[in-house]
Amino acid sequence: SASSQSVHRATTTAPVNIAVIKYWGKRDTTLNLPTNSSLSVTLSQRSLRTLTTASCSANYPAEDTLNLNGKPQEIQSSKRTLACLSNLRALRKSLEDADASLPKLSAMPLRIVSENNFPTAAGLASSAAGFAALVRAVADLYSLPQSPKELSRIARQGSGSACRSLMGGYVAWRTGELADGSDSLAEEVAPAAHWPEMRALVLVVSAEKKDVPSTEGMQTTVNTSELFAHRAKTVVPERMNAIEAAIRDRDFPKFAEITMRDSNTFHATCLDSWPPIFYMNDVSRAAVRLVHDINQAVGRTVAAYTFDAGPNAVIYYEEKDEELVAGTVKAILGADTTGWEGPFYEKLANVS
Ligand code: 2P0
Repeated sequence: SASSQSVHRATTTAPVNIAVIKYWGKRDTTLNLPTNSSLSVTLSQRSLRTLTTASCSANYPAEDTLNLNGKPQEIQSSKRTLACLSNLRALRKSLEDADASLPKLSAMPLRIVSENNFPTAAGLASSAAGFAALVRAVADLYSLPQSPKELSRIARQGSGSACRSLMGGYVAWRTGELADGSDSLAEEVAPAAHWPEMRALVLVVSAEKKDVPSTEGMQTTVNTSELFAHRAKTVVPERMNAIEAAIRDRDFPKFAEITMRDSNTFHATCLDSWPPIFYMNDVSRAAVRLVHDINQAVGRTVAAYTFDAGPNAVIYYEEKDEELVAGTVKAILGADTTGWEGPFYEKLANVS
């Protein structure tokens, strides 16, 4: 038939999300089920995003392929990518089984081409945007009717944090309780329009690949840190409630304090791991001190830092404090001669 000869194609982008309550630790390493809920802010795709095209054709060579930033990837050895693709294929297959007039896309090899506009694996949530874009692109290619929340179950299996990049605004990933992970899903807590003044300043202090990959680092923490269980069981549930209330009330000082404290607690569990894991460096710590200095000098909390599994900082603030926060941070850290290894660049992002 004509459709079996042709190439079917869908292109999409997915945004980066930056957690304010951090995901760190799995209770199931195959399904990527977390030990604690997390909450993130989705950044504008004008700043950081993954662009992905998924296509399929009966004429393609038999194996699915994935190309990332111009380099072919070994997907046959990537259980996570294979899990995402087989879940998506099964959903397409059930559509085809129900409607014989649909082209049999599920039987065709897939070709996925993906590109980040920012450094990969430098602690800038590249796997989050990457797997979210992969899932969205293939779901579009297959015309799947599933909601973003339902697709988050699939993206989660690619990379935990990816489930939060299928939605905009303020997004919670609930741990869920079921062993099969069917209730471990992301959901929008508030749309970007609820708090449109929110801004993020992304400070790239190093675009190097991080020392300890997240997947490995969090397992070391789960297995060796005594602080970890306390954070997961007691600290995070309280903070999830508190930050959701802060978002609801658009209470920036509250939002900021919880964000900074949770970043610090996460990095404390890394330091408490054995052997200890260091993601922040001297430059990161200079950014921490500067944010506290700015807040103290202004006499109210106008800025909040957060750090992921790498030294780069993200600083949240409100648009009215742009000059005060972004201006000061760029002037002081951008001119720093003691700690920077470069490249130093910054991106201003709206929530979107
Ligand atoms: C987060 N991070 O909530 C936390 C904060 C890093 C620090 O999610 O093993 O790449 O693929 O599920 O999602 C990084 O972990 O880990 C991460 P996997 P992922 O954003």
